[in-house]
Amino acid sequence: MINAHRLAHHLSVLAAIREADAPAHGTTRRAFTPAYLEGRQWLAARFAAAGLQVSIDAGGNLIGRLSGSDTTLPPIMIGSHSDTVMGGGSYDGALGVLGALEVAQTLNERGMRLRHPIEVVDFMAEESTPLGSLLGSTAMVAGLSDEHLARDVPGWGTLADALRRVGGDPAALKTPLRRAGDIKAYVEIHIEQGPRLERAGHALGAVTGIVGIRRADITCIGQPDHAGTASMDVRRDALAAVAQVITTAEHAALSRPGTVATVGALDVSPNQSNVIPGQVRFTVEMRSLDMHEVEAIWQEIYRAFDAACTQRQLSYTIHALHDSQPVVFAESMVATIDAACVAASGSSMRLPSGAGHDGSMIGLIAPAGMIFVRTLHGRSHCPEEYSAPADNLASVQALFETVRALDNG
Ligand code: HGY
Ligand code: MN
Ligand code: MN
Repeated sequence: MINAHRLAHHLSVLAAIREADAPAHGTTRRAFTPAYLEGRQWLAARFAAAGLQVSIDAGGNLIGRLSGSDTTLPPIMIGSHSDTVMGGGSYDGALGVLGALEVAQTLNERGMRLRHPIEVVDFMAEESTPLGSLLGSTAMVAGLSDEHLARDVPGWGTLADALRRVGGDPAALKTPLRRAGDIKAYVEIHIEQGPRLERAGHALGAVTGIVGIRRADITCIGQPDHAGTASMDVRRDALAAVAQVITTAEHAALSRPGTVATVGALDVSPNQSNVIPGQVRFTVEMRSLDMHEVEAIWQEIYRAFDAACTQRQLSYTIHALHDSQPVVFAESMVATIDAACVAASGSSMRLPSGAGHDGSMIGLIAPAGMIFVRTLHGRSHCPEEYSAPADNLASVQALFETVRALDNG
């Protein structure tokens, strides 16, 4: 019933919409960039061609709505995100948005009118940006604070301006856009971005929950100096202190099974071979299903970093970039998705998500669930990211069955 050719074609067209001056390989379509806006225009046209009513809410979320037979019922929401990381793949987010579009388009083409409305959503800025992450889904369920909207990052502008660029309305975000009861349920297709389904021989899996994530943006300030004439005892080397963070983060997570910690972005100034690094701006993030473990890792990192800065007479600033709690999906939703995955692909397994997703925000006000798709060698956030057409098709069939089961209550 699902149009496999159209799904594959849409995936390849969207994957080709990328930032002109980005890394040669992979797909780069970061939130707020012109390429992102181009991708959204293309998506909006596909939503309209599928017979959906298209809108962009104040949080910058692109929404295609298919009405239901009972106008008193809240929508079943399906979707994901169309923004990518730098040098990313073609499936992270895109498969969820285009798979959801395929479900709605198939319902419409076959004249199948569900009781509940269906909303296909491309959540704005799911990926980590200097202005934050999960921004569209956070705006939807919690609004965005004036302090956050005023955050101003060189090259990105303020979050308020960036929101306006994507059709959002910062002034309307003082309160949540949706509240408990406004959404019947949320289901997202997403590539697993890990090796478990592949190792177990399953095409699809039912996600049991999403890790909690804490991410900080830190600037360490020392003093640039001549690398040849400044003796080791007088240096105020900012990068030497940040090196302590990188090794402490790795050690702290290695000693705690089920946790991860990463220094992913690092900007050295002046970044020249014969100059002592005077300033370093970097990010550090920690993840676990148990936030006590995240807190313990953060304490270890902070103690080591603070001591390294004191020793070198350095100063620092720390800004919270992201802080989301772990989410455990309701057993009834996991069971529904599990059954739909078996019906669509012959087998299934249950597994948690080590990646963050918009479902961790929408899950705060509505029953949420996710369908994971086998990922080649578990690789993601890289050009090698891949999920096979047959698995992608099965995931959309599973979403179709899940939506119908939810519609029947
Ligand atoms: O970072 C993540 O886990 C997701 O890809 N945004
Ligand atoms: Mn991602
Ligand atoms: Mn994603």
